[in-house]
Amino acid sequence: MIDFIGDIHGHYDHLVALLKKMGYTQKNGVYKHPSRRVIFLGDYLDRGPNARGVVRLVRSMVEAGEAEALIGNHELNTLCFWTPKESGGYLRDHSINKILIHTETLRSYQHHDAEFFEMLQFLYTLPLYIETDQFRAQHACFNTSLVDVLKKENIKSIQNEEILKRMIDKKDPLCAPVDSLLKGPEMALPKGITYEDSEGVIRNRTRICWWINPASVSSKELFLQSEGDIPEVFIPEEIRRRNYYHESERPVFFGHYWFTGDVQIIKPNVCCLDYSVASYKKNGKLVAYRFDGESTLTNEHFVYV
Ligand SMILES: [Mn+2]
Repeated sequence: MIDFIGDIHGHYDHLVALLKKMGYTQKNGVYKHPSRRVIFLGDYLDRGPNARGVVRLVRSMVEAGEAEALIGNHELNTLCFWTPKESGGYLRDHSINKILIHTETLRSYQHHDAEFFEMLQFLYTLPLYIETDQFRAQHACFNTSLVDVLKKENIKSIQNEEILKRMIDKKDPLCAPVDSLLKGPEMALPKGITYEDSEGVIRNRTRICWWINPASVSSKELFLQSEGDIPEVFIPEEIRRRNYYHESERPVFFGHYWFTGDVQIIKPNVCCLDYSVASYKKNGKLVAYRFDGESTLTNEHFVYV
């Protein structure tokens, strides 16, 4: 059966400790379990001190068939940061803020330039989502109708530079599904209302909980609490009418959302595994859910370090 593991962000020591705690042992340099395999939920890079170690470990498990590794928004952003635009510059701009986000990753690859650029090629192969009869998994959000757009074009990973460029082109049909899978839905805040995110950026949009029925909740309930302190605001009709992840759907696993506090399932079929390992201020943890095919998830299946 499957152990899902949330955002690692360069915290190699946490990753090794978590795998050992779950009974994985290293054989010929690869972590293995006699009866289980891992699905990593993305965001291997940035923030923590040893992204290179994390990628080497994850990649060795993937190549040995012991794990699958989803792509996260930090991997997509890294590919964009290093891909030149025809009109000059790069797909992701080199503002000081964005350079700083990628600094820790680069530090871990210092003196390993060739390995760094080879790692970028590996990122192109990582799946955008995994769906079976028993579960769904992606970095941020699963929206069935948007994922159908990718299914129609038979797109499972970024694959190459041409598709990468399509995925970030707001006029291209691939853009909305990838944005949803890797970053999740957001809502524009009313004029004049802003907040500061964890990277010190002033924002006028906020992430919303796509597993909550938006029809009658308050904005405080609908917005991700980890986003920042936002006053109660008016929720527009088009948000109220949004589709959400129904209670009757198969269990869904994801990371991305900087949860804090006690590790617990959100709903019996909704499980976030990002507990902010990169943030000591938030007493961060690296978290796994040990899935045995159950349709009702339970808190007893969590393991963390
Ligand atoms: Mn993350």
